[in-house]
Amino acid sequence: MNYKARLAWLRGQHQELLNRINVPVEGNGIYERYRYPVLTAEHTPLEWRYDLDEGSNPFLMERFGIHAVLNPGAIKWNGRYLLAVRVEGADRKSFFAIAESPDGINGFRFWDRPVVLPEYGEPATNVYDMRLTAHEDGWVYGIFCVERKDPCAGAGDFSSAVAAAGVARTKDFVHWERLPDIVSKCQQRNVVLHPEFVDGKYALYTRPQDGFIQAGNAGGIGWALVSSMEDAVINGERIINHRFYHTIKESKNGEGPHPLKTPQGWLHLAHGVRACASGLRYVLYMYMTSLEDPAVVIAEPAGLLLAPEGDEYVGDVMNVVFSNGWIADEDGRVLIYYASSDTRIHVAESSIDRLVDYCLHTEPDGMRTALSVERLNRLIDKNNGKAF
Ligand code: M1P
Repeated sequence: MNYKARLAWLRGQHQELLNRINVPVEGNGIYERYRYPVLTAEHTPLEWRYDLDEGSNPFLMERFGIHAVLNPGAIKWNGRYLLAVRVEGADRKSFFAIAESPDGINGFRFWDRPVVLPEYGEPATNVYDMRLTAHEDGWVYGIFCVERKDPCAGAGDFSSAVAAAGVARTKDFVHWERLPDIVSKCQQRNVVLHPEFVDGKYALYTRPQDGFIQAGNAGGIGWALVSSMEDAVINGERIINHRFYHTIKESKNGEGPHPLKTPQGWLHLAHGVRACASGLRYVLYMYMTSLEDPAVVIAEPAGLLLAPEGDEYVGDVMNVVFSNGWIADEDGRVLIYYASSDTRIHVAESSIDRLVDYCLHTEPDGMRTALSVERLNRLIDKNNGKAF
């Protein structure tokens, strides 16, 4: 194809993808997945990937490869559905970019430019997985993982890294004020800001870990109160949702987006990780905490809410679903954004009522097989006694 024909073809393909209408797929009653990913690497603007000057790029080849889009923070902002997407380049570096849709499902478009995030301290090698929280103090905070090479790594060790929680805040998603990284005794990923003050302080969900990959002795989702987000220091963190032997969260357990407030309690979405022959398996699960004390768990259905299905299994890091963004509409609709296999972004739709019902009326894990059978028999007995 000559340059002009190829450019027309590229633009045509891109428009067709951007204009594709999504369709819900009937599912388990708890939520409906949508058939197509809402964002893929191919959704990123052609102006980001190609030099569109025939003189300097006669073959119209990609000059800035984009490999994946994943793990978006999410927020409804002035009636618009915004995702703070982790965009991963062919060079393995991630950055953030805002994508916007009129209805939260269709027509996601990236804004013209990626987020320019000011540096703090030692410049980060990588940043990813931003959680967005519109806090009652009036700012929208983005908390994200900041990754730097481990200064103690031995010669020849090119993979040891140190993960910390970076903080930035904005009022328009274009201009970001970078605040100091959160100070913590151990490494942190998956740190999430609660939207309300608790006892006059900012409340954080944490995920302490002994090393960059391994949780080690660290127990799961933590909770810490800090006086300020301008120099947040985690002291006295305590685990509120533990990792547990032979569950979906035995290896790692991390908070997803910030919890949603309902009359019955705070709804939480989290990811659990277990090890298996094919590596680590990441799934989503839910729990609820009390309105009086968001650190007290009041319900947790057994097992997983959402696991990879079909094409979702395949990608850069197989057997992974991960979510750090969801949006509750005024009418109670809930849009759960999740990435599959660290490659693309999907949406599943539910409602506050359905998710509360799921959490409060689905029995918890008995933690051993005999109790699972008892739980199943209770359901069968109930169904057998029912007049259809
Ligand atoms: O590759 C799966 C996920 O691994 C990490 O998650 P966690 O911090 O829970 O271990 C992150 O790198 C995440 O971005 C990624 O999706």
